[in-house]
Amino acid sequence: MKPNTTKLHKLFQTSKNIALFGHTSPDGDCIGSMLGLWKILEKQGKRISYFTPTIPSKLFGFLPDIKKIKTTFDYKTYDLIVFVDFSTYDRIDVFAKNKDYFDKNIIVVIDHHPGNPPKHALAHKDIKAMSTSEIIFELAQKLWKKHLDKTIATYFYLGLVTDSGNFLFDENHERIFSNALALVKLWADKTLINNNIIRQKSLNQIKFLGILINRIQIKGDILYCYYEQKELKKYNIDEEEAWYGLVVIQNIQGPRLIIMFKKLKEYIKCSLRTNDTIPWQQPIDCNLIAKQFGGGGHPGAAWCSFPNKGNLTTLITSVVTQINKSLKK
Ligand SMILES: [Mn+2]
Repeated sequence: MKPNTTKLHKLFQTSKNIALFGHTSPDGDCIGSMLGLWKILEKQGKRISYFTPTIPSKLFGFLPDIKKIKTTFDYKTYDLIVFVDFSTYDRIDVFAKNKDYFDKNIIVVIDHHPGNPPKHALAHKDIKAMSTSEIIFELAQKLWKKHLDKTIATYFYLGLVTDSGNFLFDENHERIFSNALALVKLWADKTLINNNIIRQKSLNQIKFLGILINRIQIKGDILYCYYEQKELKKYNIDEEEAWYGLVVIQNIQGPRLIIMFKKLKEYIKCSLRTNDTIPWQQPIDCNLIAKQFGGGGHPGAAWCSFPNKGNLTTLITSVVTQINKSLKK
């Protein structure tokens, strides 16, 4: 999809009252994109409200403007509605129940995920970008350069860091590093992001990691682990904080596939990661494995889910056995 920057610029210029939307369980890129774009637009005298269907994780509590994100939408009149870091209505969860409202409004989509935005939306999409923050920053350098400042740069830097796993997963090195450099030159607070997002973890996060580590099992090519959503309450951590477990576990040497099972109320969610670092070995495609169970994703990371029926251990054993079999083929 070729971005139409002139049209986009005009649309932003002529809109006074703007609603910015992020996706459900907003991640660092979603939040960085929202807050960065918000500040750029606010500097131009726009009235901006911003919404995500679920509360941002405690992990982002250190960001000064995070509390302004609302989790209920008023369906009032806005000149423009902007979706960042997602393209389809299902990513705004409950807000999309009133689909007619969004169908009737002018929508801009800024995103790097595959998937088709609503037909009437003006889409500024680039699926080769590592993050949406990167797309908005590149756009801002063209359209709103004079408004860029340290805070905005820090928000975009947050998006670059989180979606790239702190520059681990980037493919287009030149693009992400030149954007990171440009942001650092704008005094993006790299230390703030590193300390709060990469380095420091709460004691409860580490305690929970301990639980997960004790549950690790290895069968064939697969290392797997599980937790139940209700356990998070006991440790006073949220989903995003618990995610750290998978970040650590996926780096364990040896197994070619890492699976985290998560028992929710109605579903068992399953996150798959590859750990294929041996060059002569045929890499595992997580997407293909997830597809066997009706899920999907990327070659390196994918997900699928199962209805929460019967015994969790039985389900895990049967899924692991089935995948091991398919890996041998
Ligand atoms: Mn993203």
